[in-house]
Amino acid sequence: MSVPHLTLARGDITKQSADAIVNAANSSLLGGGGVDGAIHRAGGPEILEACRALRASHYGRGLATGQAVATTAGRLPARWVIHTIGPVYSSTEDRSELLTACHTNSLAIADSLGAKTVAFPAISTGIFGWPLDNAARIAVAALRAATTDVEEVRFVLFNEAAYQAFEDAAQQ
Ligand code: AR6
Repeated sequence: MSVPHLTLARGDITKQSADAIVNAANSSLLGGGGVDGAIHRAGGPEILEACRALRASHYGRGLATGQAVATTAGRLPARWVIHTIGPVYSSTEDRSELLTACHTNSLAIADSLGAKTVAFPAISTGIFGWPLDNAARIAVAALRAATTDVEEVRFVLFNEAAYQAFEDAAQQ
């Protein structure tokens, strides 16, 4: 057990070869827009089938914000998709602990699967509205504080602004 090595990449997380990729999902687990839509489109119907089965067996009322759960990655290059529910940003309430929890719980699931490389998108920074710089600092701090058998955590950033925010956070 040690601290994972943090790396940054630009591009589409569905193209990453990693043992597991993390999905910024919603509590329904039934897909959506943004990176969630991209993962389901590229991974194919097997992922949705697995999500439906999880809902039926465990999460009839939905998966809570901050929690994480794994499914097959269908036809993606990864072996597993770890679905986590980021918090919607609020300017009046501090929800940073929930964003931290998304990262630590996803990493714990990766550990339980035996994944050694895990790719994360910038959770909550799209449709859920979290300011990039702040989200990047929370994500980096959460993963730096973790002890895990995961060897590499790779942030996969979809645009230059996100890449810059994570690069700045990683340098602090
Ligand atoms: N690869 C990597 N990053 C991506 C990709 C991709 N293919 N596509 C978008 N991003 P978002 P959220 C970036 O909105 O804010 C969904 O409807 C994007 O630029 O995907 O957590 C879910 O079902 C942004 O930086 O997720 C939920 O309802 C980051 O991924 C809701 O959106 C996250 O943006 C979750 O919102």
